Amino acid sequence: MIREETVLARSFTLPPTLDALRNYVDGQFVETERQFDNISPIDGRLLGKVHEADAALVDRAVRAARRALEEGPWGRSTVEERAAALHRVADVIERRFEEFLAAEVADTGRPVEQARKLDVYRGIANFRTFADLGKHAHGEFFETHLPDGTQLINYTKRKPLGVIVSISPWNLPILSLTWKAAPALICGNAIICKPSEETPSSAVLIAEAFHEAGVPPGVFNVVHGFGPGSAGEALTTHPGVDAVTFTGESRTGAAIMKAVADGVKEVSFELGGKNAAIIFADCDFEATVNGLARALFTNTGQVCLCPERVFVERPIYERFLAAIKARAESMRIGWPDEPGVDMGSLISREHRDKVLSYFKLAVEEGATVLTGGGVPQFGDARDQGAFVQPTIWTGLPDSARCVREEVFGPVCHIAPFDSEDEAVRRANDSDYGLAATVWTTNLSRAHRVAPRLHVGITWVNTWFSRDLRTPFGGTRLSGMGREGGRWSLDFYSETTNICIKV
Ligand code: NAD
Ligand code: 6OH
Repeated sequence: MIREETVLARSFTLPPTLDALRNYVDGQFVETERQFDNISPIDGRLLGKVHEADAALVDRAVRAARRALEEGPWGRSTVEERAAALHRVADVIERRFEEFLAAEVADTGRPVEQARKLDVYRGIANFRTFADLGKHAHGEFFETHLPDGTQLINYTKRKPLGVIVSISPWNLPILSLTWKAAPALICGNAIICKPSEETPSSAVLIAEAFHEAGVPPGVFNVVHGFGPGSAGEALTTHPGVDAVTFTGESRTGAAIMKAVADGVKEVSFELGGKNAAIIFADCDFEATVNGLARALFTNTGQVCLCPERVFVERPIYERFLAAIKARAESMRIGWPDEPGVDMGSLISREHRDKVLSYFKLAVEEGATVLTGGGVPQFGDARDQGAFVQPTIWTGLPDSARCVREEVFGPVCHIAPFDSEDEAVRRANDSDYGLAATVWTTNLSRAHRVAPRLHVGITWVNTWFSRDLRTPFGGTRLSGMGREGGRWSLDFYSETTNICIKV
């Protein structure tokens, strides 16, 4: 009983202002008649209600965004003014850091210390980085001499695209939303953000930060809701929207592509992954076991970049299996603020059903379950949450569904390989192409293998660490286009060439 009370006292709650989450449109927090539940993935509690935006509210947001560009001060602002505004937003997040942390943890169930170092930190970094990068965006200049003696000068000018829609997923809510909003705004656009229905809280805090930072009405808007038949569909089909930036599942990307086709809108897609890790016998063994465990289980495996297909060179295969199994079994699963906790819940019971269906399928497909494959039992409120065990399979062919389809949980399949060429070929044998990791101490091998992998990013001897100035995105089903640094500035700008006869 004492234990239960102690544990319950640790349960994470939202700051009280977030128990009825409103939309933020045209500088106002807006309630709607229709509401949906925000459920804790930690213990199944009702965290609060969310006001769902209908097509009329989405229309209001699009019109407000257009007005902000055409009539408000934002449309006439300098990049220095916009950069100052984004830094002010970052200042507010920094000052209210603990509230952002509580909101993100309550919605996602992830360990507080991970959210502190990753999510809230990256939200601030996204605003500050793009505020500074935007000031250094430059165009091109060409002098032209034609045979008849005509001389031309050409220079390119970046202009805002207009009204941007951002649709983001639940796995890294603050990170994903700000990764799109910051570059869109520094380029002079207005934006309407739809966070995932699973993680609506931090978006409201971000709206509060914009409000507090004095960013003009209509420049930054938040609408809540789902995809089809809800705010997502209303946004992607609205004729007043100029571009859609989307992060989420590949099949949702395909649906959005169809929705925007008639309007020939620009899109940027960061989609799913089934990422490979290639572990060579010459790797630093301990560092690789630790690095791979981090890559597999961070955020309960719910990062698009997590490896789910691991290839280990045969001489160290059995030793590696034993070590990673021990590492998985030592993972501490629990409350977000439990000291030493490594892994939280999945995002929802619904997503857990999907992950558990793959646990079942793997067995049907003939996998050996090296570890995990089930649900941990706590004997307290967490049994109402969405927890699963870290899970490792072996023995499946590369053609198995569990080796080809994205599970999006703390799970991977491990297979042995015998040569560099074989490892590259099997790693590339995927419908996806987001990220890969290569683990080796042989520098030449790293340089040989990394460029042969058909992915948007390859990490060598690390995972997830990013410089925000570098390009980010995927090939094949993993996405379209690149964001990050100047690639974001390119996507969120319309480039005009001005040609002058001298
Ligand atoms: P999801 O595609 O189900 O939902 C993402 C967002 O799209 C949500 O806001 C949702 O409401 C909205 N949506 C759904 N259907 C829509 C429709 N028809 N029209 C408009 N909007 C719609 O994805 P998820 O389950 O929230 O996130 C997990 C997925 O995201 C995984 O596949 C993961 O790999 C991927 N992801 C990719 C990256 C990347 O950078 N490549 C980053 C994070 C997550
Ligand atoms: C997907 O789950 C991870 C996305 C990461 C980024 O968008 C990033 O900028 O690191």
